[in-house]
Amino acid sequence: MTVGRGRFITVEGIEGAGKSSNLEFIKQLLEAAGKEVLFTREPGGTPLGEEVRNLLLGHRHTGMADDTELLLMFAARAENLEQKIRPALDAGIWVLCDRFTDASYAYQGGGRGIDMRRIQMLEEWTQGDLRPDLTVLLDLPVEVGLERAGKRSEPDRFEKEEIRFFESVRQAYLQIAWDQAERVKLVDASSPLYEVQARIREVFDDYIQSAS
Ligand code: Z5A
Repeated sequence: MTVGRGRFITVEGIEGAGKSSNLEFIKQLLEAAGKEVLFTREPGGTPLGEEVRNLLLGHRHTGMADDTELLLMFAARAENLEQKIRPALDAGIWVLCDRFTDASYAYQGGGRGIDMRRIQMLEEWTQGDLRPDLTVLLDLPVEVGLERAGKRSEPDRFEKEEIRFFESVRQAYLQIAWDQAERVKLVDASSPLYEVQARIREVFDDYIQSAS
C-alpha cells in the first residue's frame, strides 16, 4: 500500500545474500530518478532500535526465548515506524529499509517455528495497514550465502545457527515471494554482482515508471 507520497521499499534475504552490497546501489538508482531517500534498517534504525539490535545480535543472551526475540524485533520496529518511517513517508520521502517484517516471518516464523498467525497479530498491531510497496528478495542457496558471510566477520547470534535453520528461513522467504508476487521481486543473488545489479535495475526501472 502507498502512504502519503513516499514509497516504502524493503530488501530481504538470508545471510550473505548481498543486501549490504546492493543497498547503496538501490539508493543511487532512486536518487538518479529524482527521489529523496531515507535509509534505515531493522532491527535498528533509531537509537532505541540500535540498542535492541545489540541485545538481539550480541552474545550476552544466547538462550533468549523465541517469543522474547520476536517481541524485541517488533519493539524496535514500532520505534522505527514512529520515529522515522511514517514521518518520512508522510513527507513524500522514499524509505529504503534493510529488512522489515518479512524477516520476522522468515526467521522467527520459518526458522524458530513460531506460529505465523502470532506474527501477523503483531504486524497488524504495530503497522496497522502499512506494508512495504516493493520488496527485493535476494535469493541464493544457503551454503553460498553462509560461505560469503563467513569470509567477512565474527558471526552474530543468528549466524551461529545450523544450516537447517537457514534452509527453513529461505523456504519461508520463498513462500512469501510466491504468495505476494506483486510486491516481492525475487532476484537470483547467486550470480556475479554485475548481473544481480542488472536485474535490480530492471526491477526499479519498472517500479519507478509505474509509481510516477
Ligand atoms: N532478523 C530477524 O531474525 N527478524 C527480523 O524481523 C529482522 C531481522 C528484521 C540482522 O542482520 C539479523 O537479524 C539477521 C536476521 C535477523 N540475521 N542474521 N545474521 P543483518 O541484516 O544486519 O545482517 P545479515 O543478514 O547478517 O546480513 P549480512 O550477513 O551482512 O549479509 P548481506 O548484507 O546480505 O551480504 P553482504 O555483506 O552484502 O555480502 C556478503 C559477502 O558476499 C561480502 O563479502 C560481499 O562482497 C559478497 N558478495 C555480495 N554479493 C556478491 C555476489 N553477487 N557475488 C559474489 N560475492 C558477493
